[in-house]
Amino acid sequence: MTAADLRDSILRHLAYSLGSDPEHATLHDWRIALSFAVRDRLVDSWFATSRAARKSGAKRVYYLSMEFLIGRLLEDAIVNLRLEEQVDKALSELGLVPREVIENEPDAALGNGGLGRLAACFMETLATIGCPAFGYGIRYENGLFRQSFDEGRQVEEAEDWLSQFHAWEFERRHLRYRICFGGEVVEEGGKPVWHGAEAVTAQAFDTPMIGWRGKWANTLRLWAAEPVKGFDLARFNRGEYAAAAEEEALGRTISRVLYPDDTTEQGKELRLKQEYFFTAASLRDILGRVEAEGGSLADLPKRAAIQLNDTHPAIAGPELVRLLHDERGMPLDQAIATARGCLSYTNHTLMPEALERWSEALMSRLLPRHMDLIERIDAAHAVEQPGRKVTLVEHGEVKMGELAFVMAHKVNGVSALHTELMKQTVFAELHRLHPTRIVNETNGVTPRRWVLSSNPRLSHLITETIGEGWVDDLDQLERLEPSLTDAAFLDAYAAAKRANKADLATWLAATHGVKVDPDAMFDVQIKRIHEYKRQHLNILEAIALWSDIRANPDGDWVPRVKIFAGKAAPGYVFAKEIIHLINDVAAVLNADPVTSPYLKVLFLPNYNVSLAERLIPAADLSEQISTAGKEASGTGNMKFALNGAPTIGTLDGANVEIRERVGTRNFFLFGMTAEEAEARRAVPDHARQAITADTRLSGALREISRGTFSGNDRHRYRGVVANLTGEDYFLVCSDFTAYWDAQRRADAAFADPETWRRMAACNTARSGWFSSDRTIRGYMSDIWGAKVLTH
Ligand code: NBG
Repeated sequence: MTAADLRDSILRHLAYSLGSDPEHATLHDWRIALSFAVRDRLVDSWFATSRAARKSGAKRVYYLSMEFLIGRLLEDAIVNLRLEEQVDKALSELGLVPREVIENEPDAALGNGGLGRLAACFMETLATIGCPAFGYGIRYENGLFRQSFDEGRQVEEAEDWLSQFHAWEFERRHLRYRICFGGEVVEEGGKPVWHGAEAVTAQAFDTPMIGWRGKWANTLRLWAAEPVKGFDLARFNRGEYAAAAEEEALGRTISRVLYPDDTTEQGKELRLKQEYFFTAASLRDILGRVEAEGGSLADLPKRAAIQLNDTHPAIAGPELVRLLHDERGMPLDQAIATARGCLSYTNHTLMPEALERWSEALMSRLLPRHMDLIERIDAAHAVEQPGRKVTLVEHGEVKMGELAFVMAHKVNGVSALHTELMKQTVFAELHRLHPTRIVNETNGVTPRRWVLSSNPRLSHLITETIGEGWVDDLDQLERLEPSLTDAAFLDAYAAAKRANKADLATWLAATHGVKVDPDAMFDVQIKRIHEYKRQHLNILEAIALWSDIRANPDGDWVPRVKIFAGKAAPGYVFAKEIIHLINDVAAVLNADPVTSPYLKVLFLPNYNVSLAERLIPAADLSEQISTAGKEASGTGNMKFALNGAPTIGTLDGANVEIRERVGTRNFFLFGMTAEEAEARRAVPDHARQAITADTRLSGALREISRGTFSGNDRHRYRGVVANLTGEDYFLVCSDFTAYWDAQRRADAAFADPETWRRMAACNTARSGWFSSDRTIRGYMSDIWGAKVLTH
């Protein structure tokens, strides 16, 4: 496709699809017209992929996930279809600025953080390697809330991406399922039959997910909830306008919002309804496909691999048993075995509050037949495993992690350490009963989005040096190894990073009115705000450093810009206080004429995928400082390493594997191990001891308590200080000294440009293993038994 063809296609769509006159078209119109023109180029691959899958009878992968944090789709499609040059040329000829058009697209923020972004990387990889797959999720009307600050405090506003036309989806009016809730189970003809009391319609919307070079494309099928019975005309005619629309509104509520929390359970009936809604619709869709293709349900495990992304779709176990047993007459034991043959489950956290539990009362009321079946599954499991201790229902609660485990043939963790800890802690007993069920699949990220598209300068340099093969075979980055001692390569590598930093500095000045020096170290911590991720450790270090600089302004300080971004769950008070504190500290530090040339702190609002794409290529130092044992894997850590930002981090999650690969000298390690952290917690007064032993730490805490950052208000951070000086469960104080020392080692390394560029380049050259292509190949062979398509 030439630029001229593309330009014609854009103009055609502008006029004939959008009815917009080029003389008056808005940026939005041009963006949609471009999206249509690009979309036209991928539909044929999309059809070819499903035809090839159907023809070969290939086993399909079904990825069930409450979240798909896909971000912008236009640029992804342009890059994967290799249309960058044509798009640039066509848009420029039309008098448009290409970046402005691309950045006009709102992020599809259908996820909270790592879990949802992982699902998005997986969809891209599945299409790239040609594994036939569907992603199934919810088409939330409102994605993750928009974040702004009011005097430093987080303010949440509804996100409304769908208020703009969404150019990438196709509504499938013929694909609708009726999903029921409540009601009762009655015996009919000797069989239990569930009669739901309430119903909604699940309406399918399909988005093609295109892989590298546009060869294959899979489907992301998202369900929107619609009322079964529309608008009540009789009531309307009686003048009861609001009541007439009531049922309609109720029906839509289910897909209205994404729950803004990834680590705490929402004790909400609506949440359970959302989970059942999309799981039930997806399973019906899967069985329908198998039946339409003439497959036998007894062979279901040969046709369908169904991956449960966390416990959110764990109701799939009983639902699949219900569909097979109640609705299709398969004997119960066979139905359980068949379901287990299809299902597998990924655990993403060991945080106890995030392991879902639903009250038995709620489950019985909303899903009465499922509650029966959970008990039957539990009993069958007890028979299989005499003498076992595990039960699926405990203290009146259904344990969704255990249910997912028992109904899965494989259960995986997302990093080596996390998988080990799963075996030792949350699933210790189940692991003893099923010693081969737990496997590890360390997370990965797609290099197309996270290097090729977001870091074009680095990508050009890599391609110039080793050719283009790395894009879908990231292990080839190893071939950069000989260049790591080549001064010309290292100069070019450093120049690319410097240019990315200059771009970021320009953008920060233009959009946030802040001036930063592109030669300072860009020290970046971007992720959800959570105590275990310890953004407060980072800000304490900033305060301590500020005090040191003030005490010795003529010292040899290495200029730093600390950049934070991330959202706190609206109900997570402590996390919101951390945000407030960072903003308060930033205001004081940035206004200090003595220290600010050396130390600035920025908290950028509304962290999302697009902001990550901007920040990561410009980062020097990657902050991965969670309390050991708490971060299941992390995926941001991989993106930073690939883009040449060495990590300052603990031995947690995938940090462990990153360090093994990039080399211990190219990683700033600090802090306790998971084991040591456990032991430390048992030391009475551990926080106090740590504070007494470190005058910088005690000094920083004193400044906070004194009101230095809160306009002399001594109360504002009383809660934070009390937590840190008291229980300090996440061991911020006990790890502080080690963190401070590691930061100074980072300073020393950064002060020597030769050292730093070699460390950075080593991180790029040795992180190829963290491609999601490698991860997905692992799932295919260890869990799914799926194969790639061939033309
Ligand atoms: C998150 C973990 C991360 C991990 C991602 C993806 C949840 C529940 N878990 O460490 O906190 O990288 O999952 O696996 O969001």
